[in-house]
Amino acid sequence: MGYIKEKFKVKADELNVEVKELVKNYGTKKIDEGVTIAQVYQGMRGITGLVTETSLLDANEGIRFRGYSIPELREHLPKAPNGAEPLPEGLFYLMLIGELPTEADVQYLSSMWGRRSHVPNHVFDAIEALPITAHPMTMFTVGIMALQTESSFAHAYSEGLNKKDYWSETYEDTMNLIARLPRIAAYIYRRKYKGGQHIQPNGMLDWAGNFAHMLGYSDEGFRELMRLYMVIHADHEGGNVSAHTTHLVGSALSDAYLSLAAGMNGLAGPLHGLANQEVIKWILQMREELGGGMPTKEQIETYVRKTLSEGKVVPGYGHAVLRKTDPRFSAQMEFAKKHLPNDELVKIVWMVYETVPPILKDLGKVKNPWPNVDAHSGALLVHYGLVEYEFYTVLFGVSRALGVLASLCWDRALGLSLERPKSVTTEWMKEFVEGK
Ligand code: CMX
Repeated sequence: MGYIKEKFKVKADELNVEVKELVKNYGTKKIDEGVTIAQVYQGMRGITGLVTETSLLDANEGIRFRGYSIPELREHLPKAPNGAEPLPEGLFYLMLIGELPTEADVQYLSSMWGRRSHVPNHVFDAIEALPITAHPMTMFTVGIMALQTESSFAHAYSEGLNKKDYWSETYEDTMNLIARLPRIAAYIYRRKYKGGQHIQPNGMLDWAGNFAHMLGYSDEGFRELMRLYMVIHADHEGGNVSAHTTHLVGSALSDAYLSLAAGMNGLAGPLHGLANQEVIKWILQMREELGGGMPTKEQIETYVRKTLSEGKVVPGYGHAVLRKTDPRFSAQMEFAKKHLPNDELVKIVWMVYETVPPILKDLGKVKNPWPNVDAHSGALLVHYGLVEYEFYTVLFGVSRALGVLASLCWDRALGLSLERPKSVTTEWMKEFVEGK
């Protein structure tokens, strides 16, 4: 057993004791005042119903991973040689173990993922069986599903796996999957947009640097962007659609491959991860309608109002939990100020940031008029040449796997139960309010 796996087991045993004590001593204590009918009909907002160890979201401050904010991660996590952005390996270690990693921990993960990154041919064959016109997210989930043949958990379970060892096989699946996802994602990109000219992995690079390399980008700036991108998109506590779906499906003891594929299908929705492609599409359409070049603030305002009058949402704005500018947006803005302050598209993103919030506020119904993570990412990618915006959600997915799979390890280590909340009919609701 590798030392990270041993360390995880020690942490998991400790937390297991604490959780059992907590449930034994306080199991009947109410965590919420009660659930309202509006919450039941409106996406269960604000109902505390999940435990996710890897990160916690504050409505005003944004996400914290094991207590560390994004600026703190950028400061404290190990970097690539001559790099300034945190390595995602370090964030994964932090989410899994609950402690900041050393340089050696990060190198251990980089080389472990490098060693485990071989993708069997039938996965590529499954992707190839889809038409080239298929959305990259469809290819991505098909790729993950095809890779399920490699699941250690599914194999061990069919042989009669002891409950106590669920975590161990889930850990193996997690490590293998994270190691292989960049290869699958890069394969999809090169297949769809670069005539099927694939690029072999470079074992000397870190996980995100190698991903950038396999996509076909050798610019050090793009590698740095990938490291930052893979860190900030990794996790957003447990209730968002991709994390919750992965957890829900995993609660049926579906293995990590089945669970992640399910989560990725949720990420592919336009109200969730697809928003990053929608943002850039929306900005490019605006520019095209205005005949190209820099729009004025007034022109952006008119375009926003047109979007709203057509019954559409302004992509990249609003959030189910956040009530301030997303620190993931701010981190990307900082990156842009440092590396590409004169980029035209980036400047438009910043003008949109000045224009949209007051308009959404005026509508009176939008709870959060501020930008989320998706409002900025596309402009950065376009700058480095990754213009094929339909691919963006796959990048989000590779990153999100880090958080939801670290969480899945914890789910199995803590022996969390099958998820099965109660549902009622509207007929039941009507009788309930009438006091019947
Ligand atoms: N543009 C226009 N209207 C918006 C809006 C936006 N950006 N954000 C919210 N609203 C509207 C809602 O559609 C809703 O309208 P109706 O009452 O007519 O249905 C109303 O404001 C209230 O919604 P809310 O409580 O503020 O927001 P929700 O928690 O229901 O939804 C979200 C959150 C993210 C789905 C929503 O803000 C949205 O659609 N944003 C645009 C899409 C987007 O950027 N998604 C990415 C989120 C981050 C991620 O997961 O990657």
